[in-house]
Order: sequence, then C-alpha cells, then structure tokens
Amino acid sequence: MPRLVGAMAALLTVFNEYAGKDGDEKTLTRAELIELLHNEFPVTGDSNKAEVDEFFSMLDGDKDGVVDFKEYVTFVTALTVLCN
Ligand SMILES: [Ca+2]
Ligand SMILES: [Ca+2]
Repeated sequence: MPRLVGAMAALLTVFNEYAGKDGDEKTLTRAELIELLHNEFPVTGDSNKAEVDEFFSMLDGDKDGVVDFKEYVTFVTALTVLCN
C-alpha cells in the first residue's frame, strides 16, 4: 500500500476503533479520547485532568461536547505540522 494511503487508513482505523466504544462510532467522547491518547500518543499519558479538559476543548472546535472525525483530523494534521 502507498505510504500516504496507509497513513490515512491508519488515521481512520484508530478513530473508528476508539469512537465506536460507546456505540456511537461517529464521535469521540472525552473518555474515548483519553483512551485513544493513552494508547496511541503515550507522550500525553501523564496529563492531569485540567490538561485533558483544556486539550479536549481545544479539539472540540464546535463545542458540542464530542470530537468528530473532522475535529480529530484537524488535530492530527496540526500535530504533524508541529512535528516537522
Ligand atoms: Ca463514541
Ligand atoms: Ca465537536
């Protein structure tokens, strides 16, 4: 598989795997997001609750209390740019 296509597929797979835990696979709740970060971004594992709250509201661009795929992708893209 071309690497970029593989990266996109991985993005989707990770989102779907964590977003589906509460039965609503279209959005990440706070608990789902914490689990995703803990397993897939271990560097954030030591964040305290206030940091997680701040992080979550940063991701939740439209402030509806959940993170949808678009908000998640925006976040991952921003992180990728930061890492470059
Ligand atoms: Ca969900
Ligand atoms: Ca949202």
